[in-house]
Amino acid sequence: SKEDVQAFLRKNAFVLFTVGAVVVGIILGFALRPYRMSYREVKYFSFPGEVLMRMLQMLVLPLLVSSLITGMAALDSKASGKMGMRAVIYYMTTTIIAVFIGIIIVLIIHPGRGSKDEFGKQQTIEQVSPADAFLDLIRNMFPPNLVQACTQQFKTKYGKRKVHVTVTVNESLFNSTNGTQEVMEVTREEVIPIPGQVNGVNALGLVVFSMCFGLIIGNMKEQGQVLRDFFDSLNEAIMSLVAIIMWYAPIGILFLIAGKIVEMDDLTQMGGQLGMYTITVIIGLLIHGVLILPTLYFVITRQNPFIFIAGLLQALVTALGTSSSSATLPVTFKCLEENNRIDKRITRFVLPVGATINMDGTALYEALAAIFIAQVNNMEMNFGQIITISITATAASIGAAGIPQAGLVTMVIVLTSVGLPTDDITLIIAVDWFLDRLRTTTNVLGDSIGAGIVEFLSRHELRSRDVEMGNSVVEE
Ligand code: DAS
Repeated sequence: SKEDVQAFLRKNAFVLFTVGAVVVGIILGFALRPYRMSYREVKYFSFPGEVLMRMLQMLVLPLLVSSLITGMAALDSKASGKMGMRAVIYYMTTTIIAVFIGIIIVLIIHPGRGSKDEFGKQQTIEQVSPADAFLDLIRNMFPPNLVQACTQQFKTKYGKRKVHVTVTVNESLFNSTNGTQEVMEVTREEVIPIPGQVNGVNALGLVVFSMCFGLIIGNMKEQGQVLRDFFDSLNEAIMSLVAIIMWYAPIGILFLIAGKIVEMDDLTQMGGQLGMYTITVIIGLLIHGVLILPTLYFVITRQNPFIFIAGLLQALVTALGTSSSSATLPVTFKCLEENNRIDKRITRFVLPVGATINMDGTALYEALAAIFIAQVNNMEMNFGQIITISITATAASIGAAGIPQAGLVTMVIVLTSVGLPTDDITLIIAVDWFLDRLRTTTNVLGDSIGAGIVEFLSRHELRSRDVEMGNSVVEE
């Protein structure tokens, strides 16, 4: 009928606009490059994109907390325990697969080939053991101050020519004390394409708190009803806000991408090792995102993974535009619930956790980049060191916040664990803004496919809970 056609168009208008925005953004960016805009002009030009980032980030905190609390409260503890186990097994398996792909592909392609010996500078570095990395992860799960965990800032300064960049992460894996710590200081000539002032939250700590809190109020009788209703209603309200922001998203994405292309370094510098490195990362991410994850989805659910992925298109494009999985989270929710019809009890529970700890793209990238830096320094990694890299890369991906270029910062821990020079992070900074977008897209894809798989595996629990609650049960 006419309404159906209209509904269809409206649904696909989003996707069309968003994909169109990327294409127009790329064209516009390259068209404007010859004009060599000043730093300030670029900032003005990309302003609509900055506004989108801020709008999405504005929603992350209430969305994360309300969705997790209602998600957990809607399940009985046995069911949520089972689903939680499934989600964790999925996260761990796919992250480890990603790390292995990264390692194998970088060993085969060997993008760091051809370094002169002069590169092999020795540095004394304080080594971080995998145990330290693990303990730091646990520390961050329990923020001593909840209010502070909501307001921690991820500060970066950007600039041109000979700048000193200080990157501060809230979820530092590197801190021995609690709270914010400086992790990386870099002095570099030329433009440093690190995005500025991103509001961060200690998502890991909030996830742990919200899950426990949701579980508790879910098990409370009458007394818990007020809280359950409150968070339910908060969650609905935030999701309605997301729906409005989604109409603005294509414009924001267009300018985010065009602005980035306008200000990026000359592509001519991309030759040699750095170019090979970029290609290697892209191949690794493609193998994981286009081959491994869809295959896994198909093997488990027996459904067409590419139809599932088509429903996610807008979230994937938003990830590409924002390079932040947490900023993309609101859109991921919309896509999974509305296009792919994933049960809200699953998305509310699985997505916020996934966006915080499950980062396949980041894990793959961290392991790959560490070995690349070893290759550039003509250092052979032995088997034990490669195992150390895979463990610390996994930890670093879990600890990385879902914000732009967080993975670059947590890489410090991977490098120090095997005695590689942390200064050499500067070698890959020039291409990181680009690779960050691709690995963020992979991260969001991994979270979404995880939601699909966990829903499929949990269908019996969901059904029996429906029967118990007297909900209408949809037949398969
Ligand atoms: N960009 C981050 C993300 O949001 C992670 C990273 O920097 O690797 O997924």
